[in-house]
Amino acid sequence: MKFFAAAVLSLLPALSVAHTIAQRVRVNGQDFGQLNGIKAPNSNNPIQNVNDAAMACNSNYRQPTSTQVINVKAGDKVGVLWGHVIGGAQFANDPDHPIAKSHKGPTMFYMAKVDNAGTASPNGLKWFKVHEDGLDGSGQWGVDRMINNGGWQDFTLPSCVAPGNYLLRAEIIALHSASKPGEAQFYIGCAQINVSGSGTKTGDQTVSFPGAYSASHPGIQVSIYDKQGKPLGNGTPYQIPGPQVMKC
Ligand SMILES: *[C@@H]1O[C@H](CO)[C@@H](O)[C@H](O)[C@H]1NC(C)=O
Ligand SMILES: [Cu+2]
Repeated sequence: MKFFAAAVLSLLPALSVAHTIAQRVRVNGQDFGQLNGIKAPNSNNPIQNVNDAAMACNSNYRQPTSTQVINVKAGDKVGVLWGHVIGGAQFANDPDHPIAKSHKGPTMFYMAKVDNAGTASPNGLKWFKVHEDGLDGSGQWGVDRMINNGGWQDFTLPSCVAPGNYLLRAEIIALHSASKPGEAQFYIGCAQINVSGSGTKTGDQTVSFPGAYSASHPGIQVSIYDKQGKPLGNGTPYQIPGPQVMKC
């Protein structure tokens, strides 16, 4: 009986997961509302296998899914909101909302051209990177900036992106356990947007998801802690995985 109680207790920490879900879209500060123009997974668990099909746009979507497509202009400031659970915090003063502070790492945005962003399959697309935010000189990570921003991850949509429908893939890589292979945590959500403007580009350097990342990339299998145990990038510049960010 004593052994049983100890075994149950040892499982408890696993129940209190500190993960996150992308769940809202905003354009130039206008919030389009919960689960509008974005498909969110039922679970806030990360993807840990870089070859998982869910590396494109997550999986196991909460139903019914939104087919809304959000109009944006090339050059607009576009953002996605992360929250511990759908709706935001799990309870008042939830320390794991929008994500646990331990979950340091880069944030990124990719885009892929589709015919209809509201109904497009995320599989087999050609993705180009439009933004990335890694570790800066003061030891702050993209995730720190997202937390300080109340969960919003924003970027300026490059002015040269061609008009049309796109899936906009928001990504966080949490690196707190990533010194061991397969322990980086990928959080992914895809917004559905229709870009207008006079741009002409749909990405010079495109990649596939899955396929773009290898588990042993130095930005994916990496110890981010210095000798004092501070998550400062281990004294070396942090290398964000994936292709170069699009240049106009
Ligand atoms: C995309 O935006 C253009 C320009 O505003 C508009 O003409 C078109 O109808 C929109 N397409 C979709 C699918 O929303
Ligand atoms: Cu977590």
